[in-house]
Amino acid sequence: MTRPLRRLATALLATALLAAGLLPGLAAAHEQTTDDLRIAHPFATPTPPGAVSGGAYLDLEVTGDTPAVLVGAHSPASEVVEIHTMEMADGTMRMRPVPRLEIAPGAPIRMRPGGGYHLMLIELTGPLAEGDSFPLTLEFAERDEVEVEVWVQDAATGSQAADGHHGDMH
Ligand SMILES: [Cu+2]
Repeated sequence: MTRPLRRLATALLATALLAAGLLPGLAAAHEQTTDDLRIAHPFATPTPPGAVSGGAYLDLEVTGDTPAVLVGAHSPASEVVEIHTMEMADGTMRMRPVPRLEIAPGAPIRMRPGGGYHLMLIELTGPLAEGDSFPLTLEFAERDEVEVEVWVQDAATGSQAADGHHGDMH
């Protein structure tokens, strides 16, 4: 099968499985869990043609007693991935890179568009189109890397879906 056809077939299969109640919902399946680390609903917002950078968002939670420290990430979607924080300073939103992001037990990090932490995809290798997905590898201090699949979703849809992962969280 050609690539678009295969994609269509996969989409149809997922729809059929959903209709049959065999999948609890794609959103619920969109997370990654290691021994003591839960990474939920990675998504990135679509970019207009010619955009050089984009934002990716995910939720990180440690379920054990040891904090996790995110120190970087990489992806085929962009040349560079930086951990950024965005906050109000003198009446304007400012972004700045942070070298590390600690996820402490009981204090999950929930990245959402519009403020706070995000992953900045710098020098995109192509536009991020709604409905696409791409791999992203998270680098941790003193822990194995974790690869997640990032879905391209608009800010509202992605945020709502991410919030939906937390029925069992605080
Ligand atoms: Cu940024």
